[in-house]
Amino acid sequence: MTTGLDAMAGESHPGDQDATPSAVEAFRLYETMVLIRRVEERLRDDSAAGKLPGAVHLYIGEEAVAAGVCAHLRVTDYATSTHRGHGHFLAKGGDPRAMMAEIWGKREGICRGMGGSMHVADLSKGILGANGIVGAGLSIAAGAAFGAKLASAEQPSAEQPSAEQQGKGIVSVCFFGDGASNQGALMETLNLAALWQLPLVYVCENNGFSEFTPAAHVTAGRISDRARAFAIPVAEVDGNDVTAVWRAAGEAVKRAREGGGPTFIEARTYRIQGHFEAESFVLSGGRYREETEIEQWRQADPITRFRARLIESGTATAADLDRIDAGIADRVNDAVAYAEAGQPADPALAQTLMFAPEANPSKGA
Ligand SMILES: Cc1ncc(C[n+]2csc(CCOP(=O)(O)OP(=O)(O)O)c2C)c(N)n1
Repeated sequence: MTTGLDAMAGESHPGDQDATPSAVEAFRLYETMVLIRRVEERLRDDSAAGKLPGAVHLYIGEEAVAAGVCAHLRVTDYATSTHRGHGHFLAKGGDPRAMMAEIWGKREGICRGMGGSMHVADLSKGILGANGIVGAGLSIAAGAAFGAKLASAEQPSAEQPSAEQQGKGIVSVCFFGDGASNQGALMETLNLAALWQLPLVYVCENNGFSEFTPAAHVTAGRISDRARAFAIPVAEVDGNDVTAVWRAAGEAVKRAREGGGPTFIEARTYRIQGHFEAESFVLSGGRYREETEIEQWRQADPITRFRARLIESGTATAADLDRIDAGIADRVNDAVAYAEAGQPADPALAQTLMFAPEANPSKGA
């Protein structure tokens, strides 16, 4: 597992390698990771109990990536996600109640129950959506970054909002997996991001598997080399070390905000749960990884590690962190109760939300 910054050849980024989160930031990182974990443990249990209408792909074990990156984002920044998107939604400031109701298929959901787990989105918070199409977020994030760049280039006038208001300094982040790194869209967007110096941060969550296939069977070369080929600065980090992710993301987001162009972060991590809940039914007894490997990664749990570090460094006491845990337990219970009490999604909405209203021929449209 590689840690630390690995900038493009010959270039160094002094000053940021030693950055450390303040106590307030550290508490927030911990809180975000625990929120994602507890929400997903409930989803795991409710999926097993047959309470959820669709499949869920859980992010348990990978929380440090979403938390460490999104800690640097503003509500006006953009993030695109994947089929494993609950962590990105929550870390970017999405409402747990609205997300839970969405996954339960309820009208109160963030997409009125029409999208489910793989489409949680909240445009008002720059959350451009989870996505069931592997690699689709790459082009969406690049488009958002291009839009932000164009807006920031416009000249402010007395009548128009200033460039600052229109998008100057807005950053777009794309979360994607190691499997998605083999999609053509990555190469196309890397080219444009480098050429146009887009304010884009690529975050490859390399968890070692694409569904049930180890990365070594389907992924040639080193993923970060794809970005190096376009002279895009690269950071390879231990994705289970939230401080390392936070540090690399801080540098990348700063570069993008200041007009310095894209950065590629490869975060090495591991998913503790299956590709999706109930995968054992699909595998019908087959195995694609050993229990010992899962156990090894459990020992590198990002939340346990960060909790220990906060206590050892004197940043927090166990009682401080227990209080955060208790607050989150209440929020998760509240979100589940809200989802459970919600109304089932309205099937008629599938017609009205899916298609643009028909032009009225009598009005000659
Ligand atoms: C375009 C496309 N091809 C294939 C699939 C089937 N599929 C769903 S998830 C997945 C694996 C994705 O692996 P990765 O990008 O590493 O993400 P992870 O599941 O490991 O988080 C595949 C191949 C899909 N959904 N979309």
